[in-house]
Amino acid sequence: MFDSLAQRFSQVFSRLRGKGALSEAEVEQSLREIRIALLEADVALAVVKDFVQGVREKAVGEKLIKNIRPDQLMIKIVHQQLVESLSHPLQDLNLKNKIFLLVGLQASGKTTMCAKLAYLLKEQGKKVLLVSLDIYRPAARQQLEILSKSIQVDSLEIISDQSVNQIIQQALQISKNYDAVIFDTAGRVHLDDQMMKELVGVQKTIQAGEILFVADALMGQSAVEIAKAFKEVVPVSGICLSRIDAESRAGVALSVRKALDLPIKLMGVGEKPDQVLQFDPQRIAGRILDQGDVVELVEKAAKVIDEKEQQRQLVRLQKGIFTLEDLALQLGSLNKMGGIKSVLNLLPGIGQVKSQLKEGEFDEKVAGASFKKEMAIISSMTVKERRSPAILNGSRKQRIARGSGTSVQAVNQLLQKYEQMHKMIKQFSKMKFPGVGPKN
Ligand SMILES: Nc1nc2c(ncn2[C@@H]2O[C@H](COP(=O)(O)OP(=O)(O)OP(=O)(O)O)[C@@H](O)[C@H]2O)c(=O)[nH]1
Ligand SMILES: [Mg+2]
Repeated sequence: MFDSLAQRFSQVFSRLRGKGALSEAEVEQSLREIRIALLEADVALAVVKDFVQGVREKAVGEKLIKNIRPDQLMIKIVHQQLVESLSHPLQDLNLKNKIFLLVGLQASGKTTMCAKLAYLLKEQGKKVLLVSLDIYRPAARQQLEILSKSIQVDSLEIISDQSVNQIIQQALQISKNYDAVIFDTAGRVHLDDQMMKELVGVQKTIQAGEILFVADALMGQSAVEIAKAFKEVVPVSGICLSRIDAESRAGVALSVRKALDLPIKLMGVGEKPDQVLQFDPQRIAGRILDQGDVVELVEKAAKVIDEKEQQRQLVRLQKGIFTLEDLALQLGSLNKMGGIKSVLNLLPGIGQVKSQLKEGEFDEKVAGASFKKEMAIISSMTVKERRSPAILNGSRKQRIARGSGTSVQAVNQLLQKYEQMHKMIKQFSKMKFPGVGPKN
């Protein structure tokens, strides 16, 4: 599965291996190679363009990380881009109204996918009922029944000569006994009106919460057009890819996910009901790149850089140096980390002083809520003003208020907050810090 794309990517990375740094020229060369690799993997052109652009932006923003080679850095970036490209906010199966409807062309793997979905849900402890609405192909309903027996899941009793509607009514009557009811539908060789009309009617009656379009991975990009046609008549909510075991290129996964703006929910990796994967972008990206340990290594190294920056800040704080630039930095991390107290926690031996802080002296919630406003005010100042806030007179404050779309009052409030923090930091700096106190 996805082997050929994995191979192409590894060629891109190995070319970078001997290089000293990830220069602009190296990045561009790698992007060209990534582009070709994706096109060869049958990824749709528009999707390729987005992907390459995403990698470019990430490469530009990437900090140099000591001891990390350019090829390793590129692996991390491509991995991140793959995860982003494959992810969708509605990734998880929606069990809310428990009704599932599987649709798609003939022989795309619908019936098998119904059994696979049932198998997965059963594994998660759900009680599942399988229902075939395929009254057209002889023995189609029996095919689902046999599959259901093989995974020990209930299927609706087959009564001959029933209409689609009769089967639905029979199923809905007993649906309350189940956590999930999965409807299999008949396929057609080509899209035809009759079939689409029937689908609309079925959905009107069953009101499925998940309508899954099953695409044969070997169809490649043509799956996109067919899925679009289905999406026009019923609210398709996700994609299932069958025969991924036979597809080495991976293009279809990237293309359908992006071009249809739908999540991929399941992948069939063999004929048997248990040969199925619930789609996890992180895991799939890992499989495509097969470089999990490198990604982890780079992420760890990047974290160390952040820690070094924190350490640098700490030393400044201990010296009592605190400008509006520092405040901006602190506000940023406060916003992420949740409050002044968590920053104070970084200072060894501070516990005792911290407990003396009056409650409410620093309102953490307000700090979070007004974060954007405060950042806007600071960024409307000149560098000189940020470093020496004392020079902020009335006219400067007015200019800053205008520039940040706030008021002079808001500027004053921020300055007050700054003064308060500065005072406290100066106070702390006079204390003795065990171990890591200022060296000079
Ligand atoms: N290798 C492999 N074969 C699969 C997979 N999924 C389905 N098949 C095979 O593909 C063939 C068609 O699968 P079905 O599930 O019957 O397809 P269908 O869409 O229900 O077909 P119709 O009901 O005739 O439209 C069967 O022989 C399956 O065993 C898969 O993930 N991998
Ligand atoms: Mg079928």
